Amino acid sequence: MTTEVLFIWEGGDRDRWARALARELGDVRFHIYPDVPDKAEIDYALVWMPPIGELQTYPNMKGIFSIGAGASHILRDPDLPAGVPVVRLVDEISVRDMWLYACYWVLHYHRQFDLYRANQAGGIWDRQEVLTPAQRRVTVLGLGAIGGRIAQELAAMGFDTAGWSRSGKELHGLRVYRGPEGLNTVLQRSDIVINMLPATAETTQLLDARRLAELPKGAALINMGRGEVLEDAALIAALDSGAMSGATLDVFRTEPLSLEHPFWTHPKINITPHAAGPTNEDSAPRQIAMDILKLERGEMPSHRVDLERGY
Ligand code: NDP
Ligand code: OXD
Repeated sequence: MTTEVLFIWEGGDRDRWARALARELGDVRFHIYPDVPDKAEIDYALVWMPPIGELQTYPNMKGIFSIGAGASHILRDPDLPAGVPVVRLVDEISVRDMWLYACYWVLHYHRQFDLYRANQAGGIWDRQEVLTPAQRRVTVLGLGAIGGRIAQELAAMGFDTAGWSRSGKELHGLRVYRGPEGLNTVLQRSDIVINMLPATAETTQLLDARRLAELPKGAALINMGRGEVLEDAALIAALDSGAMSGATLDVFRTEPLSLEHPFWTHPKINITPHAAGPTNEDSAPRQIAMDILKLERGEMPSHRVDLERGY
């Protein structure tokens, strides 16, 4: 039987995806959006940022797969086909890339490399005291597949690590907080905050001026979750006033980040272009193919998105 797959992604190596799926599933017909002769034939969609309203136009669709760990780019569509599972990626390779990215920037702020860079511009030779990792309070917001791993790795490195999540589920070696009061409490003890939250109705603008004001003076932010979680103007105000010392941003409300956005030129902001943990084009198609086989057998896919919760 032929599996008819719709592919909606501007990026990526399409031939590689088609070949990888065929290796796992056998007979696959790969349709690259918008070139789909008969929408009724499509069984599964692999998507990144599908046009709003598009996915409901495939009457026999059996599953929608995010070409990424997040699913907010799919869930922003209010007209998703009812009852069709939305599945996201949890790929060990990307999880490790995310953790390595977090580690790099935590060390950057821990050892004050931003300050040395700024001092270099003025020829200033001024060695700072080096704190031990145990003296550095790091917090991870969102303790899922990626955030949980980042927090546990940082704790294993000796950082004074805490986390915050919706459920507040325990993770070995971490102090875990939950709820609005828990968020304020955890922010108050955070020299470095890593945002690993998905974009949902509840998390949008969570890190606003009021929340950023809870941070101790000189705190730094690493945003690897979603741009929607951060109030952009509040971050700039906190950096400009000296309340915060720096920020590293990988994700943005609108991507690519518009050339006019003040983040680009801010001296205390480091920008990477949603590059912290890119989808691995070898392992991701394999994982999606395994989930397609599960759905064909009537089993649950590995990481079905809860449409009510939004992640
Ligand atoms: P998971 O779904 O596994 O984890 C999400 C975490 O966020 C959970 O711990 C969840 O809490 C918590 N959370 C969700 N909503 C709330 C809330 N309202 N209040 C408190 N906690 C909340 O996701 P992943 O760890 O796999 O990925 C997280 C996000 O990272 C993705 O959704 C994506 O946006 C982003 N990402 C970014 C990448 C990049 O390259 N920059 C690459 C990959 C992912 P609980 O445990 O209680 O459910
Ligand atoms: C994401 C990803 O969801 O890159 O951001 O996987």
